[in-house]
Amino acid sequence: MSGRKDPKVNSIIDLRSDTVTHPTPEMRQAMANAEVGDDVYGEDPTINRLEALSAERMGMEASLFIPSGTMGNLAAILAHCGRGDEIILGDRAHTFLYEAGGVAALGGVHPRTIPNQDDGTLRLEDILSAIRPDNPHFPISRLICIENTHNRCGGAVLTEEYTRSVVELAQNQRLFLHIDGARIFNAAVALGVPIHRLVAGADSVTFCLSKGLCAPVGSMLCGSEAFIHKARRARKQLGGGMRQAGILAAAGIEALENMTQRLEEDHKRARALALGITHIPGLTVEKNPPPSNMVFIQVNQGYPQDAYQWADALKEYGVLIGAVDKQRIRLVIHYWITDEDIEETVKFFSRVAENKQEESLRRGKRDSSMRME
Ligand code: TLP
Repeated sequence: MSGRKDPKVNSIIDLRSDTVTHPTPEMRQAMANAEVGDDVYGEDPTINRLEALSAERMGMEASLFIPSGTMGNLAAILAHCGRGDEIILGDRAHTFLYEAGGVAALGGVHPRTIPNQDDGTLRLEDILSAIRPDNPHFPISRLICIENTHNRCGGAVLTEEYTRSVVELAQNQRLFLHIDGARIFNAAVALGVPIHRLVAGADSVTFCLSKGLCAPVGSMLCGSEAFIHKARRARKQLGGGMRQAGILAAAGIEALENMTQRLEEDHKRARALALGITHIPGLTVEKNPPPSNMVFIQVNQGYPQDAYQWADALKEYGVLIGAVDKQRIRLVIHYWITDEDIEETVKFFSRVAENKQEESLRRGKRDSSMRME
């Protein structure tokens, strides 16, 4: 199968993120037909259905529909921690890098970072040595956060065994464990394990409906009944109590029922793209084959064009890519990217590289002829 194109979108190949996905026609249909009610009163039947389905999928008691992954992580942390408590998380964690410092700004929670390994894990010994002794000088260690798949570690997938080892550590140390599982369905598909095994024993997990699963809005926060009761108040404090949002939840149900297993198609295309890019001069694919739906690329030192210039040049050909920094590019595969898009993207990468080579040759000739004069 070569994939599909959203007839409502122009011919741009958008690889900046899987957050750019539009809802499928089936989602739009489900949204149009959704039964709704006031969810702050707990009366939206479609949200109630989505929450029950999500909890069941994760093997947890309860769940909560939240407007975004960022708010889901924050509501979880607010429900687990009080002001002055400390969370232990990776120095490349999304919650640390890209959530506007919400845990500190809004929760008075102190983030303690330890190094993320390239495979997305935190070393157990690093977690252990970050736990504070009971001493009035220190904040109180309360929560460990891990991320699966790990975005900044190249879409790395944390295994069931690794997660279980962190669960055991957390339980022995009487700490809570939260999983930022924005893309945990990608992890489950990559590993070929049922999703609930990747979160077993964790105190909470957030997963996103609006990334690879294509729903337009929303994330789910899952945990025990008591935890979700607290998180519901945190969501309200953050202004995330929604009313007739069953319209959105209907797309979420469609996402959970029909969009999770197909993620393997995105992973396959990510592998094809990585393979194509290996032939482009000046670029090195970081993880080849890529572990999930992201391809991270290093722009080699000394190459005459940095990641931002690659992004500008490719945009001219209708390909949008993410420049993480000067030296690093991220390409994310999702439902609306077809096999043809992958071929086109590789073709345009080659063309940009050729143009660059010709340009530097021309410049070299001009410089040497100027020297001769
Ligand atoms: N990530 C976005 C950007 O914020 C970087 C992306 O394009 O990948 N956890 C993880 C692991 C994420 O990657 C993201 C979004 C979130 C949480 C936040 O989700 P939203 O965007 O729904 O707040």
